[in-house]
Amino acid sequence: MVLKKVITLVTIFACSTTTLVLASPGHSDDTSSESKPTFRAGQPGESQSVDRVIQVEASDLMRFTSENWTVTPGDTIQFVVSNTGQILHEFVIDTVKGNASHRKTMRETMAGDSMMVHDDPNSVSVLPGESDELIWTFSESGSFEAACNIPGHYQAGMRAQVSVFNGTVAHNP
Ligand SMILES: [Cu+2]
Repeated sequence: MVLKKVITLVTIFACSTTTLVLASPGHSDDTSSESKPTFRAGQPGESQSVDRVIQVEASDLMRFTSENWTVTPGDTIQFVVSNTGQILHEFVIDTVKGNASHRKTMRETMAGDSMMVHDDPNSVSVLPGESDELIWTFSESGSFEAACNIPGHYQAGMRAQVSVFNGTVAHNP
């Protein structure tokens, strides 16, 4: 009698396992595919397709030098960001609105007494005395912004406009 009971249980288990296996292929509602981040200012670029290198100095004067850049849609820019100051700076490419949202997140995180730096593909955080690079492809026309969103820095002027547009404009460096 005991033996028969065991066999019955095994059979039930086997059946339910089969059901689960058969059911799983139809259930593709498990995340993936669309979770890739998208950016309004373009997308991360590849080093082999860099069209232009822009040297950027981030200093404790709360400035990026130089201040504004003009880019043609489709161009891949290698920003080489050198921090010549004594404190941490970051360089984030986004829309004005996007950067405002980064700052909000940063303020909230820092209120919790933990130092937070961005680790997104559209940003680099550069330690004092060091330099880092950000390769970015600007895919669409528009007005974008490079910003340091560390509290107080943007407000003090640590931002630069990136104008992306088609057409030739007399441009004196
Ligand atoms: Cu800064």
